[in-house]
Amino acid sequence: MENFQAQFLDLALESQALQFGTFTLKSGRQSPYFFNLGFFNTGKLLSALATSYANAIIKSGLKFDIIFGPAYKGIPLTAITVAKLAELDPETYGNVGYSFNRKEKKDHGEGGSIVGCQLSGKKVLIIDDVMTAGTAINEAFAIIKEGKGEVIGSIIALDRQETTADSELSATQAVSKRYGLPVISIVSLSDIVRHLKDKITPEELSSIEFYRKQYAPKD
Ligand code: OMP
Repeated sequence: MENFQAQFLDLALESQALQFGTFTLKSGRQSPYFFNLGFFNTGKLLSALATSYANAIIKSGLKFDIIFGPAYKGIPLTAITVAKLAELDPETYGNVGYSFNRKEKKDHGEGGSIVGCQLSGKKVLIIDDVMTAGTAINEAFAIIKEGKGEVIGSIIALDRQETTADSELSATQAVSKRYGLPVISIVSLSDIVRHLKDKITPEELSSIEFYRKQYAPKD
């Protein structure tokens, strides 16, 4: 595991972004853990979060013109990540743009539903928080298509590595296959288990292992 991944997981635990208990997911599944990126809510935590996203992007070698963050949660993510990339590697990323959508269209002022860089003719990386079944990310693909941008991949903080209801692949694998594009993440459920197994209770660990087996993708 890379340093930035270990640091990210330690901060997730410390900030209680990563919680253990019983949670109902968007998909309706009952999960023994939940990752709420909204808990990265101070300057210090956001700066560390941006560093994690930026390092994962740099490691991937992906090249793009714009990072698009779907409203609402993707909005601060795109802003902090483009700023951090420009800070870490100004030569490669100094001119990467940021962009997000409005939930409701505006008919005055600058108009339209895209704020920041317009997407037309641009290579776009989608940034989001967590992927479970891939619903949120599919919506982002549709928005970029409408804006005539070209999606080149997607980055998320956590890949929960769960199968979708209609596939034996994980949601990230299914999205990647459907669009023929990479979906990268700062960490995955395997990283959580590997890095935190000595830092969480045996009960928490065994309920996560049980859940993981239940929704594990077929190799
Ligand atoms: P999908 O759209 O099904 O991929 O679920 C991802 C979304 O679910 C995220 O954008 C969150 O809104 C929410 N979520 C989390 O934030 N953290 C989790 O650990 C799990 C979920 C979830 O509901 O699946």
